[in-house]
Amino acid sequence: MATSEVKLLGSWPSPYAMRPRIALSVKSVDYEYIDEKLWEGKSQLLLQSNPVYKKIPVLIHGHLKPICESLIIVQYIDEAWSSGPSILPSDPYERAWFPAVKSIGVAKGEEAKKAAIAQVEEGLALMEEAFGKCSKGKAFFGGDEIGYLDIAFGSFLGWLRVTERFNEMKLIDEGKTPGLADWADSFCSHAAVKDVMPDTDKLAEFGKMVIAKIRAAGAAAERH
Ligand SMILES: N[C@@H](CCC(=O)N[C@@H](CS)C(=O)NCC(=O)O)C(=O)O
Repeated sequence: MATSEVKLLGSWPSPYAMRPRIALSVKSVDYEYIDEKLWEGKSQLLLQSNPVYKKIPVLIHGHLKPICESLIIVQYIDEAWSSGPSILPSDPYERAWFPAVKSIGVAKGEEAKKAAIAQVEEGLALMEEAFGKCSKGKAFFGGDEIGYLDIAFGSFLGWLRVTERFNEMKLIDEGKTPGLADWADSFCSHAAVKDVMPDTDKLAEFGKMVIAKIRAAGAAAERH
């Protein structure tokens, strides 16, 4: 497949854009990566290819209709390229399971933050259990290779680390979630992931910039 045949519109801090990038890498697909600077404005190509939601990621495959929604793109990649390991589990129950990780960063006030952290910890405890069942002693949810759940959840690890840093706490912890702690290390050092996982320092800087913008917009709205 020629490089120009496959284009992916993404944005480096986006966990959603990471998902199709990992899937393309797992399948060894050559593609052109177009990094959108969403905070500065959207490209004509993005507005044309995702006219309704105007969000990244978008996959453009030849002359076919562009595909939006990160997990739909991952499913499409899995079906379109038989090269490389299969990403989706064949068991539909495993396919349907999905973790609910809520953002701690957006919680307003200490109480709301505590509740959000408790919810994430509860989710992680469930994931720890699910990891034990799915991985059957192997490195990934998908077994020996990265699969759908690894991609769906692993794409949040960068922001999870930033959240840990901002709140001076550990969410994935050797003591509480030893399986997930090992899994996170294996995932981040996997060949298909390491080049697309953003650096935590860079992501934290970006996070600070976003929070400052949200605060400034809030203060401006209060003045009007
Ligand atoms: N459910 C979507 C979420 C994608 C998403 O939220 N993308 C953000 C970047 S992280 C975006 O493009 N935001 C631009 C906007 O909302 O205008 C997916 O999984 O692809």
